[in-house]
Amino acid sequence: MSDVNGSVPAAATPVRRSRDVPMLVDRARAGDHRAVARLITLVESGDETLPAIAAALAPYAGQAQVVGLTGSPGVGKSTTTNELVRALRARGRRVGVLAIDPSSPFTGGAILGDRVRMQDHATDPGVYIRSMSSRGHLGGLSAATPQAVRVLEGAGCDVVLVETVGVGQAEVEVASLADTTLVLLAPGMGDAIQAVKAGILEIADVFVVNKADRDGADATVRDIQGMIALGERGPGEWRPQVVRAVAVRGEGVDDIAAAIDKHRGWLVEHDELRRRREARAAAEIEAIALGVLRARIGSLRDGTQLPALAAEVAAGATDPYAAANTLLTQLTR
Ligand SMILES: Nc1nc2c(ncn2[C@@H]2O[C@H](COP(=O)(O)OP(=O)(O)OP(=O)(O)O)[C@@H](O)[C@H]2O)c(=O)[nH]1
Ligand SMILES: [Mg+2]
Repeated sequence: MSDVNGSVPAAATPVRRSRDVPMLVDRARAGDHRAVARLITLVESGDETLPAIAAALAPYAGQAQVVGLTGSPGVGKSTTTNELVRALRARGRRVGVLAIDPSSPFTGGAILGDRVRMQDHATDPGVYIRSMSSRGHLGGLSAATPQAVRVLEGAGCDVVLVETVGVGQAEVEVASLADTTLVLLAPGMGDAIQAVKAGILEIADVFVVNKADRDGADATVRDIQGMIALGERGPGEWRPQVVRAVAVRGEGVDDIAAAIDKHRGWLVEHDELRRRREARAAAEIEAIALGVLRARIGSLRDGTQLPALAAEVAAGATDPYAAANTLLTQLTR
């Protein structure tokens, strides 16, 4: 549009390139999908605005119910997520989905698959879907995932679903992030046995035996129930639920939603929600502080302090413990 002089007014930086945190947060609060996407991109890339974003989002912490879904590749996590979104939307809940991809967000075939499977909700303003890379983070889950959850909370999501492929460490991480963790199994994949080996029994709040249209579903349900029965639980402790599903047909999804609600009720009743969230915050603070220390140690190595101390230790002028103490004092100054 041009003004009376025929000149075009200077356009504001488009949202997709903006670093204006208050504006982005305001727009995200108002339901602007582009602002939400931009904020997640900023937190994912570890942008310098990250602390300002975290500060702006702090008041909205804890407003969403965070549900983790994990399980072996191809077990049906995305299909189940898609159906859960549908069920939650039918109840009028606003939903955010974070699909954590172990490979690149741009080349990962799984992400293309997820996009197709979650296309059903692409035009629904009450649904945010985002894939994130876990590349570069040792544990498997993206280090930025907790911050991305905060963005979605800030955007008014009532529920945030976090899908992560169960490869080793990732399950344990998703459990530390989520209020409720769903572990998906499928018949005939040897999953039930592997679950026990990998310590999955401890992290699952709800087991979903998906692909129950296939042979062996009964045996898988029995295996899991048997293992749950063996576990020691004190009075009032949560007993993991086992739900059957055929996610491709949407079967069992209401049962999954009911199991999530039941677990939520238990969390609140036993003050476990507060405990889990404080543990999550502790892990977040620790990770950030360690990251800062690591960066400072890196810069010390490039600087003069570490080489100087190393020379002293090598020459026997001081010992490595005293030198490490000196280094730490310098780091925290
Ligand atoms: N027979 C049957 N197939 C299913 C069911 N649920 C999902 N599938 C199929 O299983 C395949 C994998 O499903 P996804 O939902 O992509 O599985 P995923 O766990 O998200 O896979 P990754 O993200 O690649 O680890 C797809 O071809 C689905 O159509 C089910 O209940 N029964
Ligand atoms: Mg998937």
